[in-house]
Amino acid sequence: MHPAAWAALGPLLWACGLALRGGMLYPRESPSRERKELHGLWSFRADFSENRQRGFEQRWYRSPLRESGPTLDMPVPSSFNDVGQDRQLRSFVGWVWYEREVTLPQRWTQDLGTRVVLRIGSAHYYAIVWVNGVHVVEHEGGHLPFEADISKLVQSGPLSSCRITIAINNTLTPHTLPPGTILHRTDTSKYPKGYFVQNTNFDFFNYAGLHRPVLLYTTPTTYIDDITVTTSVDQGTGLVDYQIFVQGSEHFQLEVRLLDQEGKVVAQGTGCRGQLQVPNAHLWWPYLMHEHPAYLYSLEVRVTTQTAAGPVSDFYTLPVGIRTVEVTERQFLINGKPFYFHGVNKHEDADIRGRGFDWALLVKDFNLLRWLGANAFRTSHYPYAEEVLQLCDRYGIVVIDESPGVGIVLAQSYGNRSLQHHLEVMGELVRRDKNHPAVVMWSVANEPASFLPPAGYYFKTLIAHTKALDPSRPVTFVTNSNYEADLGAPYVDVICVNSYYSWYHDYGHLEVIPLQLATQFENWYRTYQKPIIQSEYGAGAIPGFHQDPPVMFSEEYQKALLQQYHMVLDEKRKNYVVGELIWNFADFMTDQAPQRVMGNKKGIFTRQRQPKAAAFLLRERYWQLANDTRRPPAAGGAQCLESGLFHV
Ligand code: GCB
Repeated sequence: MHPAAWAALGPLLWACGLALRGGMLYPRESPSRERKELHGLWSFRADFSENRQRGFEQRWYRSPLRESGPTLDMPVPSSFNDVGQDRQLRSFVGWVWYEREVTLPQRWTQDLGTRVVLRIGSAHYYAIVWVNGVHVVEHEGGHLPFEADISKLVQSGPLSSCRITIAINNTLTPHTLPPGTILHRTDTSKYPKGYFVQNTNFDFFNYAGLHRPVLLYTTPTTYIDDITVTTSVDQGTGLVDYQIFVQGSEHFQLEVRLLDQEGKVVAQGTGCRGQLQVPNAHLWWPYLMHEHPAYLYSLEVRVTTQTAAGPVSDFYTLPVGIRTVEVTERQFLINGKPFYFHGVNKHEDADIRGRGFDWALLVKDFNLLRWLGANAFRTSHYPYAEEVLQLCDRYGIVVIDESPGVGIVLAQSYGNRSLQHHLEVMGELVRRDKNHPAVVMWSVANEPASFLPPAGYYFKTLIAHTKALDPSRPVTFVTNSNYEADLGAPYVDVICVNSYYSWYHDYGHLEVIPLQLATQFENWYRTYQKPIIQSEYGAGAIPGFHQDPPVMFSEEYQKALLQQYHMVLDEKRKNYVVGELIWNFADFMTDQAPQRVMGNKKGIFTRQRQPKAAAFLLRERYWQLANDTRRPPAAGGAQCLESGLFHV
C-alpha cells in the first residue's frame, strides 16, 4: 500500500488486536443504574489535511474543538455523510472528530461508590475516545458497542462536567471487516497530487460516524458484568441455565428470580450459575407460528455486597425467551417443530441519517414486516443495533445474525491478521447478542471468495470458533450460486445461497429461472446434504416504472421474477429448502456506479418505505406460507389457528 494510505489510517496500525474483556450487557435502568443519553448535537470537524493527521499533530482532544478551528453541528446518532451540502464531506475518507460537553449529576461525580461508564453503540470504523483530554478507549469495527469506565476521570476534581472527544476513521483496508483498499491515483495528468479513493467489494454505501446511541450509565462499584442464559425444554418444563459474572468484589450474595409476564415469580435461585426450572413453560415462538408468539420472561438478578455504609445491591433485568433450535439434514427446528424462514434481508439505511439509528424508522420497519407476514430477517451485512434485536425478541421475528464479513475477496484478507480480527469480531457479536431468543443462527460472512485455497482453513477455524463461543446455535455463511467450489460449506450447519437468475445474466429471460434454480438446489443438496435457505434473490425496480410484458427495472419485472422463484421454492420446500429471504426489504444507498440508479433498487419497499407492486405479491405469499407451515394446534388450545387462515 502507498505510504500516504497508511498515514490516512494513523493509529489504526498500532492498535489492532484488542482482547475481549468483560461483558457488554445492554445498559438498562434499574433501581441501582441510571442512564444519560448523549444524543443531539455534537461539535464536528473532518480533518481534510493532506495526511489526515492534523488532529493528532495539533492534539485536538486537548481543548474544546472550537478552539482548534471551525466546527459543524452534527446530529448523533447519524451518519455524517448525507446531512450536509458538501460533496467532499459526503465521500470523505479519513479522520473525523466529534465532541460533546456533558453536565453530570452531582452524585455521579461525588459518590465514589458509583461507577460511571461511557458506552458507544457503534462508531464506524475505528474510534479513539478521550474524556477531558485523557485517552480512555479505542475500538476497531463499526457495528458493535464498546465502553470505558470513566469514574476516576469524572470523580477526580471539582468539575461537574466532562468533555468527550471521539476521533473516527472510516478507512477500510484488506484487514478490516468489511475489507477495502485505498487506491492512489498517481497519474498527475489526470488527478491532483496525493489523490486517493476508497475501493470496496460490497454493494452499500460506506456510511460513517456515530451511528447508534452514545450514553453514560452508572452501576455500583460491585456490579453485574455479564449474564449468559441458554434454554432447553424437557417434557414441557422450561430449563433456563444461567451464568452470571460479577466484577468489583469477590464477596457478594447473588439472587435470581424468573418472572412471567404477569409478574409472578416462577423460579428462583442463588449463586453465579444454576438452572431454573419452569413447569408448563410458555415457549418463545416465532411470529405467525403460534397464537401467543414471543413470550418473554424476566430474569431479575440482584448482587449484594456489604460496605461500611451497609448493604449495596446492583440489579439487572434480562428478558428471557425459552426456546430450542436444532438443525437436521433437511429441517430447521424451533421448539422441535419445522420452521420455514419467510422474510427479508435488510440494511440499516435511510434518507439523510444514512445508517444512523432512528426509533421512528425502526417502528415503521417492524410494522411493515408484520404487515408483510415476514417471520425472519438476516442482518445483512453487519450486526444491527441492539434495539432492533430487542424488538425481534418482543415480536417474534427470527434473526440470522451476520458479522460484517462482507466482500472478503482478496487473498490478503485470508491471512492470519484478518482471521484473528474476524475471530475477535465473532467474539464481540456473540457476547452482545447471545441472550436474544430471536437470534437462531450466526452468519460469519456474506459471499466471501470461498473458492480461494486459504478460505478452507479460514472458515474451518472461524466456524469452529463461533460454535465454541456458542454451542447452542447453528452457524452458516452465505455463499453465491455462481461459486463452483465452496471450501467453507463443509463446516456450516445450513447452506445459505444467493442467486440472481435473469438479473445478472440471461437478462430478461425469466423463463430460465425454474431450470437454473432447481439445478442450484439439487447440486447443493447432493453435495452437502444440509438444509438450504435461499438467502438472497430479487430484481431491481424503479418505483413507478411500468412495462407489460415486463422488462428489467419495471415493477412488473420484479414481480414476475419473484413468481418464477416461488414456483421452485414451493417444490423444494417440501424437501430440504427451509427458507427464502428476499433481497431486499427496501431500496438502499450504494457507491455511485453505472449499474446503480441512486443506489440499489431491489427493495420491495422504496427507501422511504412505500410498497412497490412486489410487496403486495410477497404479502399474499407470506401469509399463505404462514398458514401452510404453521405449527399444528396443540390439543385444547390455539383456537385462532384451528379456526382457519390467519387474516391478511
Ligand atoms: C449480493 C450481495 C448484496 C447485493 C446484491 C445485489 O449478492 O450479497 O450485498 O446488494 O447481491 O443487489 O447485487
